[in-house]
Amino acid sequence: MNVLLIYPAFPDTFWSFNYALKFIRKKAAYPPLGLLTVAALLPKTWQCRIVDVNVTNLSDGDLQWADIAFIGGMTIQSASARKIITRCKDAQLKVVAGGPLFTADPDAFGEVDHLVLDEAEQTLLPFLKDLKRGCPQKIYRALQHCDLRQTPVPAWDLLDFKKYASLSIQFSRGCPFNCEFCNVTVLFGHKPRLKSPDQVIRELDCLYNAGWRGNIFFVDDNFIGNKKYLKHLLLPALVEWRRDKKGCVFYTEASINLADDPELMDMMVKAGFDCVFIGIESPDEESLAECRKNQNRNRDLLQNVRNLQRAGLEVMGGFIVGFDSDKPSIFQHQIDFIQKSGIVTAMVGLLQAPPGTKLFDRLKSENRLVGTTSGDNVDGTTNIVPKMGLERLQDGYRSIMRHIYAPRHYYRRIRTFLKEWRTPAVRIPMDFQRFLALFRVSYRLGIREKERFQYWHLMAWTLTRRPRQLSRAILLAIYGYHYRQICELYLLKGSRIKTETGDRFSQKGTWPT
Ligand code: B12
Ligand code: SF4
Repeated sequence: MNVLLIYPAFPDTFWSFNYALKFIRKKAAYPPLGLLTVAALLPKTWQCRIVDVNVTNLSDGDLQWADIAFIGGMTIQSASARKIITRCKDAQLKVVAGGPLFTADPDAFGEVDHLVLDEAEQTLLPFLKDLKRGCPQKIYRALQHCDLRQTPVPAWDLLDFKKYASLSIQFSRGCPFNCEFCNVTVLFGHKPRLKSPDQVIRELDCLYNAGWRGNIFFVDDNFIGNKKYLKHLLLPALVEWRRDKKGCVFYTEASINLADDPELMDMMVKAGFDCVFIGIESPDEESLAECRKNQNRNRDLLQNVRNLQRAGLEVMGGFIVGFDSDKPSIFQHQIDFIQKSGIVTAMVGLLQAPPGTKLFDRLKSENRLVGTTSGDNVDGTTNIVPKMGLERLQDGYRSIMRHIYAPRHYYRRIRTFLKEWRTPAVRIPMDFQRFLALFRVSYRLGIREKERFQYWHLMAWTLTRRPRQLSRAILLAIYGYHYRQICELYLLKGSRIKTETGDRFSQKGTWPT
């Protein structure tokens, strides 16, 4: 059996990093980990070929070669997924689809032959059995979550690593918290499910032995969901693993209570982590209480971020506006917090209510839902009717994005961060491509773009005050360029925005000087 595994394209979004990737000559930020895991679950005698449309074209030859097509992805990829399904059907191929896009809304994909939903560890085997018997069903669903200790090492040999900026490993799924707007506990469970340290080491070895020395993203919902296991088993194993290794810097997602545990922060840094994404959501206590983000309440969030930075962990932050308790002053509060914290990558979004969340149920009962979520939480749209009024909320939202991503404020934030950040010992070795990237960035940001003054000021400041952090300063300048392009696309040039009465176009605007 020849299986063609196809990963649909991501549009240009905050998280696509496509404007940044050009500097380092990479095609995509992240690999299709879900499809690689599915490939590893297929019978060993089957031939697999992966086509990630983000890095290569899907050719007619690929479609002719295949006996069956497997498609996976998330909601943000739905436009591309639909085109791919049509091409597969035109080529007379049976289509099997799974992953978050199809699991979230299977009814929207009637044209797919087999919807193998939820976790493939649970649903793929019954499908394969039925296929062998010649009676495959339309839909396969799981009644319970899988045991991650049964998950195989993803089929990394199918992928051309060179095209990706980062590779990924998943250690756990699920989160012990209960934030009202989040569907993680519904999808993946409340009690984190974990892989064994041996499994994680096997996955790391697989990447390292294939020559990978770059970034590795631990794609967990909350990496510190089980601190005891981390401290006693996984982190010691990672520290040991890296003893004779070069490069492979890790980053992940975690909750703010990481900042309460100096031992855990220290172990993570020793294990090779240098960055963590944290859902801060709001500096406003009332809004945190409203969304039941209890782990963020009654604490000095600014000081927590500083402690993480001082331990050696850059903090990327998620922020939300549009809570019922948000006052008109929230926009300035968010700006002040983000600027003071030195959180350079600040993902700010409007509150959205994905199906399955407690927020969705509450707003449905209040008759305050409009349509579905767009799949991109940084595009200035929402499916809820906000208490403060949509127009006011969107204007405030744009004012935040315009402020924090304006070159002057963005570059100041990089300096605030670099002043606090303890440069970690684990680093990615310099190679020729990274060296060339320095010239590309300096030409683009230092000569052609309007931010040239801020760029050279940052370079001079870093070289004199924090020379060991130069590569991070350049990386963050590149990210800033990407974020500004995305903001212009969605927020400044005028784009489609959903409202209670239909879609409307956002106002045009410019960057403040
Ligand atoms: C890491 C991550 C990211 C990363 C990297 C994403 C990437 N391109 O790889 C970043 C930070 C960029 C990101 C961004 C976003 N993400 Co995200 N992300 C994740 C996370 C935590 C892990 C993804 C992962 O690699 N999992 C590991 C693999 C093995 O799991 P998997 O892909 O789900 O595959 C399994 C099954 O789905 C299934 N399967 C998958 N494909 C296929 C195909 C077939 C044929 C079959 C049979 C089965 C199958 O089997 C696999 C094994 O169990 C998930 C949550 C989670 N725990 O999975 C959210 C998740 C995928 N993200 C989500 C969302 C909403 C987003 C964002 C919109 C914003 C946000 N809130 O974070 C953006 C959008 C991206 C963009 N470009 O704009 C949602 C997607 C929901 C949906 N319906 O699409 C998820 C599920 C989280 C959630 N709370 O719901 N994300
Ligand atoms: S801490 Fe993060 S992953 Fe956990 S429930 Fe809250 S938002 Fe979801």
